[in-house]
Amino acid sequence: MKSSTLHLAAFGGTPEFIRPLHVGHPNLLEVDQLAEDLVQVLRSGYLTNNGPRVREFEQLISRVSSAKHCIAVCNATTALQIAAKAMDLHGEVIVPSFTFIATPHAMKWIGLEPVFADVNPESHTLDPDSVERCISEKTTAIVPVHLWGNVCHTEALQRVATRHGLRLLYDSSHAFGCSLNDQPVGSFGDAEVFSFHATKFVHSVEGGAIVTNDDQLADRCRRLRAFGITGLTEISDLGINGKMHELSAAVGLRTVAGLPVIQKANESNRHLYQQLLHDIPGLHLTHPESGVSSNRQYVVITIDEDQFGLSRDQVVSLLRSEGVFARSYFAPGCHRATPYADQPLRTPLPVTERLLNTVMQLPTGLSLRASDIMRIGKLIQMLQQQSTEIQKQLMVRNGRCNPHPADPARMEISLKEAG
Ligand code: T4K
Repeated sequence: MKSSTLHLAAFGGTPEFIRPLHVGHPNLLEVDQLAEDLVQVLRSGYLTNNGPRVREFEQLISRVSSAKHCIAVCNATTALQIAAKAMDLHGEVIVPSFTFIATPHAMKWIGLEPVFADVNPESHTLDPDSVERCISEKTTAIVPVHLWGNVCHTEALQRVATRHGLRLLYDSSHAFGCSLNDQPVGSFGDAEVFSFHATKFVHSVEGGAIVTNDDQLADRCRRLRAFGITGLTEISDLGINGKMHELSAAVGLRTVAGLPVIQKANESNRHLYQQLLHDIPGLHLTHPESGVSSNRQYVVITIDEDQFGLSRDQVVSLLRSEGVFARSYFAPGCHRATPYADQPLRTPLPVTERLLNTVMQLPTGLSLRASDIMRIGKLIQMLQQQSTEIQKQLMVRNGRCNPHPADPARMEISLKEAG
């Protein structure tokens, strides 16, 4: 346990963790059995194009999400595009700026115009009132995101969509296995899209899925996923190649089967974080809203700089230098990214702006041990308790701290942030 500021790796001490701890380290169970599954797929000679593993995976996803149809896709970004195309969306679509860049990019890439709306301060999901302010005669859809395994205000969003005749396409990349008042994510809106990327709660290395209860929409998504081919010599739609392959589906089947184990690990990790972090001034651990059962895929905290004594960016950098590769998703905000930065905002985003400066994520998942979390908790406690001294050290060092040798981002704190 580090007792002095000078023991911090940022200032030349030894990093607390030599083995880096990541947000998004893949959850993998039964690796030996999984290896056997993969060998079986390879031996079977059927590797892709709607093979048996993909069909089994689709049935499993349908079952867990209570959706009538599931169309497995190579990733969630492509799944969003296929679903949007299948709905014949055009013109403008309303999205949060507080999301991964894939949400607006998927839309922009197929010629739609993302319009950014603000989010709710508690759930971090699209604010229906802000959505209303963004609607124009060109709007054809709302694309809300169930961020961090929270669930959007689905009833209010549905009311807005119905009132204005808009389609509702949920980006549910973070929310597989979640529910709202016992209604599973997967059955809201016109369609929902899951991500099964390696960094997700359950995954297929790369992968995604569209789920819907709409028969016609499902048929069209299936067609569009495979070039628009509908027979040996028949092409009946302008499709793309968005297929999931058999090896991916085999990994997906294993990780989804392990969902209860992963969920339990996430629950107990979060419980431990809660015990360690609950009374630190200026630190707030976010909770799912009432009625939401969350997969707890992300451990999300906010840092109030005035009370904590350090900014969110300083905390992230100091932790990373210790080998705790915390993240500040989704700063600086999609509306500041290329190609949206020059586009005027339709409505102010005050909540988004605040969250972009205060929200951060801590590692969780199967690879984390209770002892790791204890050490992370103690480190964060120490950062807060010694914040005045740390600020002094940062000033002396012109705002710089030593990065962890294994840090892919090699983050350094600027003097401005050390202010
Ligand atoms: N919509 C939303 C709301 C999303 O969050 C995402 C994806 C999408 C749509 C699109 O879904 P996909 O098209 O990807 O299916 C990661 C993921 O790449 C991305 O899928 C995810 N959201 C996003 C929130 O996080 P990065 O840039 O943070 O990835 P990266 O490579 O920095 O990985 C995070 C950390 O995890 C690494 O520092 C190390 C660790 N890691 C990662 C991988 C891939 C490992 O330990 N092993 C690994 O194999 O985007």
